[in-house]
Amino acid sequence: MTLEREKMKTTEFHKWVGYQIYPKSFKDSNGDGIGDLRGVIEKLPYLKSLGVDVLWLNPVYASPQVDGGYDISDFCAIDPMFGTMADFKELLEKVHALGMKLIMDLVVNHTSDQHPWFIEAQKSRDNKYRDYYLWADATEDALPNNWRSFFGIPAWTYQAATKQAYFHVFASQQPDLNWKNPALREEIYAMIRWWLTLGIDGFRLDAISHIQKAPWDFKITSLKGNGPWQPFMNVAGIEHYLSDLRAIFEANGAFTVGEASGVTSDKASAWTDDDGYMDAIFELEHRVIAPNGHASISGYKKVIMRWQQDLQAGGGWNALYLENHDGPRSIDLYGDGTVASAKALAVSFMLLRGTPFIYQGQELGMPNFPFQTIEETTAPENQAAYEKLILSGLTEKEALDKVTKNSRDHSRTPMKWPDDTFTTADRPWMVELQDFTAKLELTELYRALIALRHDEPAISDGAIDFLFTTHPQVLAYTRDDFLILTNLSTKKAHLSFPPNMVKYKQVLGSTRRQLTENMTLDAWSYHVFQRADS
Ligand code: ISL
Ligand code: CA
Repeated sequence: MTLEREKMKTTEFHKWVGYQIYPKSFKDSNGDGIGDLRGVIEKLPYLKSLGVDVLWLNPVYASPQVDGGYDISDFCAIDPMFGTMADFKELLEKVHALGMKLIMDLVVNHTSDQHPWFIEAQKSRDNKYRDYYLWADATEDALPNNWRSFFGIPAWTYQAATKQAYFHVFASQQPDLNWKNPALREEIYAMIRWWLTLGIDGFRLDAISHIQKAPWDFKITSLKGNGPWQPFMNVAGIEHYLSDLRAIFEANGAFTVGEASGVTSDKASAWTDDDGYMDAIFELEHRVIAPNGHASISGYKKVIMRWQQDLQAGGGWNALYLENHDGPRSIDLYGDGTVASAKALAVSFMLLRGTPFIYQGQELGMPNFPFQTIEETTAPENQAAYEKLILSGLTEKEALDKVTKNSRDHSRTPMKWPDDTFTTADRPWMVELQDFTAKLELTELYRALIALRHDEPAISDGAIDFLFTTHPQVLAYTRDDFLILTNLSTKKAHLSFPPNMVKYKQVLGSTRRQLTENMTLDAWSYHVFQRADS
């Protein structure tokens, strides 16, 4: 049954709030210790009660689970660990019945090495599927070039049988697809149409800025920042594929948000404006880490302000987030582990210009996990890094602390439901936080912020203007007739406003305050004011 798809008004998603679900750790419905689709169905009333509009489901496709489901062996099948296609269709129907939308992860930079296409491609140089992937002549000791994968290994794996190596920007079990091959592109486009016809409401575009590669003789000139990734980060020619994708999304009224690593804020409007390839963009720049391993709030603030100003100027659109499945918990990374810090951080990002996404457990104040052994971790890049550190002479504890400091494993521990367990199994698939109590006051604050976004056009579509831009710890901005002040630090902050400011009234705050010419903000405080004359 193909759901009638009303053509979405172009800016309807400006009012939305997204909620990201990592299904493996969300809710286990059948007692095997692994989260699943029926578990998501069970929690739809909770998600509806939060007020979120669109659910982003991390991959639930058939996968050997080398990279948390981002190594897909069948794009059009649900992995049995998550349930069946019938379960998925029931989930989709129930999401729609509750007036919410569901977007899936579109992982088309690569497949799993267990995908039938790659099983075939390895057989011989002239196999029909060989050029669905990227091969180049090599020997056991000499790979085609010195490019590195994001996972700290060479970006090539040699295959002796055909005396060639294949290319992968992630794990060797994730061979990159050859987007230069029109036959491959058509297969991907058909798969995308299949899911949209099934009735999903759009996609989060995984690693989409990597699908075009530079010629193999491209020379990496810098190892700083994104230098090592230049040959496969927003490379010229990608725009042709993105235009094809946009045509399919437009034809189906799909909501799309791209994970576009390496697309700079001055270019991101072209990707997300009215003629853009997608509706919104997740930038990967704001997680600025200070030498002590904690986030730099001033670094975070500078990046956020630049993205907000550039995309406002260019008519583009941000997807906003503090947490996702690829990073540590924000209460520990940006905050100091207290609920006060989590609340000030929530206000700081939830009212910016863009579509905010809340990651599962963020609204409960879930913290990082105290890993005791490398076996407790599951992200593939950690194993390689851990072994290298041990070889370099670190003790197991030193190596573990280094590898897990800001690891994405922290965001993948099972949900700690306030009034429920994650599973009835004795041992969930991954270590579970002990003695954690959900911070319900934080959940309530998220509910209030979501309601504010829904009710106030100034927040969903208003202009943004930053105040105290050089202050190292205060993130302050106006959204038309709203004024948002957040002190993202344990230190008090002294602010002086110009005299004869217009009258404001507080609508939300960590304490009840009037807006006065000179204000001292408490540690981790937040105040949302609205012009009294509005
Ligand atoms: O890795 C990066 C920077 O260090 C990014 O440039 C990269 O684009 C990003 O990490 C990609 O992440 C996505 O694709 C991966 C998967 O492991 C992640 O979970 C997913 O979010 C491969 O599919
Ligand atoms: Ca299960």
